[in-house]
Amino acid sequence: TTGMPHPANRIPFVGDVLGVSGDTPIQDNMKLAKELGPIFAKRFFDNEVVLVSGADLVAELSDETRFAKHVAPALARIRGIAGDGLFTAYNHEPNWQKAHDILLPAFSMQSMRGYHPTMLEVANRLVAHWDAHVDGPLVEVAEDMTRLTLDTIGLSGFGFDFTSFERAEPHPFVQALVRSLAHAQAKSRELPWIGPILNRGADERFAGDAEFMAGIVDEVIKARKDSGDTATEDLLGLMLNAPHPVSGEVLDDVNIRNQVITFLIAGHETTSGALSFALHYLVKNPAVLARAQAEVDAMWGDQADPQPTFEEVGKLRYVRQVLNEALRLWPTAAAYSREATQDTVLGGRYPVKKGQWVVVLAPALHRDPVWGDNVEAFDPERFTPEREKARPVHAFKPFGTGERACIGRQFALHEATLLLGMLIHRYRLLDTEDYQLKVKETLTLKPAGFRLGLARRTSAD
Ligand code: MNH
Repeated sequence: TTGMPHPANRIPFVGDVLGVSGDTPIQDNMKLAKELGPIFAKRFFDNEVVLVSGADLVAELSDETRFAKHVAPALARIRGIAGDGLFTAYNHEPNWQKAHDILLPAFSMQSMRGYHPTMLEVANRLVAHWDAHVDGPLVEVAEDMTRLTLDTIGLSGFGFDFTSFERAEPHPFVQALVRSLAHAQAKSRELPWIGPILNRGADERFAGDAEFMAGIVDEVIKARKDSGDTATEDLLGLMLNAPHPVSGEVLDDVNIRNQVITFLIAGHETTSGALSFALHYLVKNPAVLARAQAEVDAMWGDQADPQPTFEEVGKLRYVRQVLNEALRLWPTAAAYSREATQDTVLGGRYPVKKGQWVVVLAPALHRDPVWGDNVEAFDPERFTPEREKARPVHAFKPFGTGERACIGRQFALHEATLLLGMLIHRYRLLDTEDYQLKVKETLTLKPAGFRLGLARRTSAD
């Protein structure tokens, strides 16, 4: 990485620490990308990390003959919770391919159709909760989106009900999760030698949280086993009963636990953030909201309580564009890493040895010049089919890339489009507090402290 741009004011031995807070690594790196360009290096004591955000470079990194997923240190720490589950598995672990092959059918179109009624049931829970706030106290958007996404993955994947809307506080599973993700993030800035001693209490709490979450997962598994149900083909059904299509092997118990916890985590945090950002941008862009409302009105007219069908959700093309545009500006899983599978040269000038890795900084990639000259503007028109075709294919990476890309993408988009459609059809969203976006980072991104007032829409709105 000699000759690679790096932050000014690098301190000998210590590295690039000036102006860095620790709470907002993604946003700090976005600023650096803006100053330093499409590729730069950052050092913290002995650890150097290369961050990439140029569309051309990311296209190279997406070449699966040269690069593969890398489980970077922050993700490796999540292995303390999710072990060799799909998200955190190393490429060389046989359980990755095995579980991938067994679980892929759970994300087919056919399966999505099967989840739809459950997604709708949970959307109705949120609507009931929001109805109680109409002309009343503000709603906490991100918290409620998390209630929705956790209940949705729990019920549709595992037949397990977290009953989040019956709880005043986030479900204890979520509390343990948020704490442990924040810890995994903070550890990246731990001082050498002294850090592990200073952080011993936090490390112990992390272990305790991991154990607590494992306990919940064991409950989820036990509930299914006790029920004697071996027919339901949801995620848990496949994990417990489905043989591998070629080898005929089934998943072992430890791996099942890791997969359940993986899906409970991966299946809700990011979708919750995406929904929250989408609502934020809708509220701040009345013309976009009006167009989105025109789309749902054309479908449901002035029905008081429309219950969208699976097919209808697929037809909400503009609402889907709104979600994509929110994921462009704030891809909620904002960074993923790629390692060279052979010695190679990146961008025609940076040699990368086999095994060396770089981070893709998605929010910076999503602001590359290929997106035009007004990259901060919220404009769902960027996602019309014509404009998508005109853009380099690797310029948009909210779901990662290649064979280790997000398996839950269609699940997330269906769930989120369904809910957004229902919400904008039903409510006037009131920006009572003139909310100014503040992005909170706990490995995933969320708008912090985002509240909305609610009123029912009438045909005049
Ligand atoms: Mn998801 C992998 C983003 C929703 C389950 N997901 C990834 C990766 C990104 C990502 C990025 C790749 C990470 C890497 O390369 O290291 N995921 C998202 C976003 C949303 C999302 C932005 C919502 C919006 N993900 C979901 C949902 C589920 C899910 C919903 C499950 C129901 N994701 C996964 C799993 C993986 C993954 C499992 C790991 C896949 C693999 O490596 O085999």
